[in-house]
Amino acid sequence: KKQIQELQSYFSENQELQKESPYYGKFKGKNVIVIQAESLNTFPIGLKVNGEEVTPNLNDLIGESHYYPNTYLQIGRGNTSDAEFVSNNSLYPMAPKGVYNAYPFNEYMSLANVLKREGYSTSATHGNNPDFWNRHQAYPEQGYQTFYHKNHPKITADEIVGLGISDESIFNQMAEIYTEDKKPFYNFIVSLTNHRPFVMPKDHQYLNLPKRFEGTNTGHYLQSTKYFDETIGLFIEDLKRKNLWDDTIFVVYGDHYGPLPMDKDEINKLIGVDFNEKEQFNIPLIIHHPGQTEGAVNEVTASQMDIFPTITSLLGIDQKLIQFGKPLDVDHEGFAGFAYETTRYSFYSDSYDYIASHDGVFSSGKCIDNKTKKQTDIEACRENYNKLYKDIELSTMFLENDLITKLY
Ligand code: GP9
Repeated sequence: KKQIQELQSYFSENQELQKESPYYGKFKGKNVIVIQAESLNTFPIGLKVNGEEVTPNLNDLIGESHYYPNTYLQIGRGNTSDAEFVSNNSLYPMAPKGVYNAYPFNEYMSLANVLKREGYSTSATHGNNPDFWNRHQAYPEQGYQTFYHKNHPKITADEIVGLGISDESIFNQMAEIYTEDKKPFYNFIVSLTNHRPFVMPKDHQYLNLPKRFEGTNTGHYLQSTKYFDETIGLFIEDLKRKNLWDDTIFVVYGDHYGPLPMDKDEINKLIGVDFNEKEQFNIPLIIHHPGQTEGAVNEVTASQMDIFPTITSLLGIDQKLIQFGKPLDVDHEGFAGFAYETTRYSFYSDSYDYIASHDGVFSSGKCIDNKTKKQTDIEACRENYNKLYKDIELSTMFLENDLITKLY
């Protein structure tokens, strides 16, 4: 009983923090559209090749949104599906085969479930088969009332590019569906076209790349990222035309890295970016508030599990929740902790980064002072390490015993 009380106060403390945000409850009852952008890293954002912007539309969106450039992925074995899970549940993805495969039928306190209780209509969209990553089984407990996939009667597979229906077509179709949706709505879109191997059909290559990019993975990736950017631009225009833009919190973030570590040298040679591990894990997070016209860059260290608490803070949700992440618009020590086997217990934070060693012993890891960028006394990392260790244990216990909705 004491343990339960301790846990309850641990999570309610975290939630009380949301009320300290200057935006707490400011967008109560607004629609929410979240785009989880396939393979979108941070490095193409703002990048110019031969004077041409790779992501002009995302750059424009950032210019009038809250932008968190120091956000990091937190995927586990479930890759894209774990990114979805972490951002919508603010839990660590502790499952050997990915959470959607291992625990699809648990009860979750996800963003969609929370919003359903607030009277929202909820849906998820993915332009491939419903059983990919076991979404058809996982989505009902994630709280999505409707799952728009390739075979859904309201969806037309009119343009297939790469892994499924093209992003342009999916965005188009969803904008039309929103006009009929019961308001307010929450729609979660998993984009798909910017997927490995990133080779776009000729007529979808919009970037004028110099000859030296021809046939390279980097060239393909930039071309494919440019395509995603183009479709986001069209989507936003469409939402404005349909008078939805000013009534909607619009979120875009990357699910996981695009290029692989083996592309590191080529990326460096072609665009001068050092694609080290921190750069690989770096994904953009953009949150546009309804009516916002001026951009604000927040440098705090953030992770995918901060997305859910940041959104519930904007919406002023006062339900009892379990969230391991933090609301990003509140002053706090920014933190991104990792649970994937090869990086488990490593973390990045505003002050220190900790790189765990493979033997799992705390003192064999490396603690880096972010002010000097140099290795420092391991003890400086102990407090954050202990917290991460405890949070990962808790997340695992909640998942394995289906306890997430049972704490309160
Ligand atoms: C497949 C798509 C991509 O459903 O979401 O998944 P990934 O291969 O990136 O994990």
